Amino acid sequence: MRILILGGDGYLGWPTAMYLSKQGHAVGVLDNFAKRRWELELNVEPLIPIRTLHDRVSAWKEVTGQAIDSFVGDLRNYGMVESALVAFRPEAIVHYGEQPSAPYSMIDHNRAVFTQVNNISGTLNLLWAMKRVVPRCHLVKLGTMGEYGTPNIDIEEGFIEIEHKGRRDTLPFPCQPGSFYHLSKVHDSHNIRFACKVWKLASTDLNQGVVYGIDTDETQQDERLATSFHYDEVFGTALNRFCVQALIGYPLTVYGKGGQKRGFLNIRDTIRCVELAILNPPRAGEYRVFNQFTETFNVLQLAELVATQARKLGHQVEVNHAENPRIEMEEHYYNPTHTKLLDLGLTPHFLSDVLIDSMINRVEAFKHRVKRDIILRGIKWNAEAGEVEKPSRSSAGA
Ligand code: USQ
Repeated sequence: MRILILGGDGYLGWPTAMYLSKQGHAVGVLDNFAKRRWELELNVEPLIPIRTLHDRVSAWKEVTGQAIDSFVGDLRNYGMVESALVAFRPEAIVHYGEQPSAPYSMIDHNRAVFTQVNNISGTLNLLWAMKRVVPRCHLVKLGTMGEYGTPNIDIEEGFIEIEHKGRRDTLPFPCQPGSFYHLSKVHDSHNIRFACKVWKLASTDLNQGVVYGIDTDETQQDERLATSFHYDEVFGTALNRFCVQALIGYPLTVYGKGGQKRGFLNIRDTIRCVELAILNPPRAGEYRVFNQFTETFNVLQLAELVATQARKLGHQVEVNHAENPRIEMEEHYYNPTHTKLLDLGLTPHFLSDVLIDSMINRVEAFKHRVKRDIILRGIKWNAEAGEVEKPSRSSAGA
């Protein structure tokens, strides 16, 4: 199948591209390198050095003999999106090409507006271009479990059957997201659902939990194929951060009580879920939602798991309850349904002691690159004017 990966230079995009190429698909990657620019802007970088996209594509060709097509362009430019679709003619598009960080979207007014304009207009351009150029193509869109928030009832996969005043209907599950970033994904979901309805596009919205992990079978084939791994407050996710903190003796940064429960999944399962969605496409006009995670933990449980393993490896580890910079529930009910990907054949890689050990050991060689001052930098959800750190004077994305 011809598969175009948007955001193909990113943490998940690049490993997905390699994996699908290895399965024999014709893969193209498109990226505008915005993530690399935001990293420069905030003075953060992936812990393990990564090559340029072009170098990685060449290395992949050298190692496997498989070609990956690459396109450079910004999804906010409609003409670019349309020409990329005309040039590549994808049968499936995997869309990771968005600003992915909740803290980034909460730094200040500029970043909030940027995140929503970037994510929503990029996806809207894509929908229009698909309608015009490849209306039969399947859009696999990366959404987030954070679209639902943490309601006091079970979360369904996208839709809920409701009885109201004696009448019944199946409606989109209520969304109560917790950041301007998560809100951008909600807005995307509405736009995609509408496009499927009116133009008969087909889409799978993958409401993904928090991803952890560094390697996949493909990144391990050659050091030049590594993907970006972040541990800083803005782009690092909980478990990845805790592994690096444990390694360098930084008290693990559990925000508040640590009872915040989330769905988690291994990076290898992200890729497999995307593949399963592609191999089992929706029909024309169908918009479906899969909840994409394999197990739930609260943040304190995760920190304790990492601390225990790191201590066994000889590291001195403390778990600290840092002041919570976010506005979120710190103790709550959380029971999301997640059966659709399992029904399609997903065999999860659950979090294990061995995996935590391997993550800590893997980052050890790069310990000297850790910048302690980017682990906590004070981005608050309710900061007073002037209180938030301004990492640069330029506006994001300008
Ligand atoms: N947390 C801590 N300490 C930390 C970092 C995070 O206690 O050092 C807590 C947060 O307060 C939150 C939870 O851990 O309650 C998850 O935070 P996170 O930074 O690991 O993940 P989040 O901001 O929710 O965003 C990440 C990805 C995003 C994706 C989302 C899936 O960056 O792209 O959409 O996970 S989900 O969380 O299911 O919405």
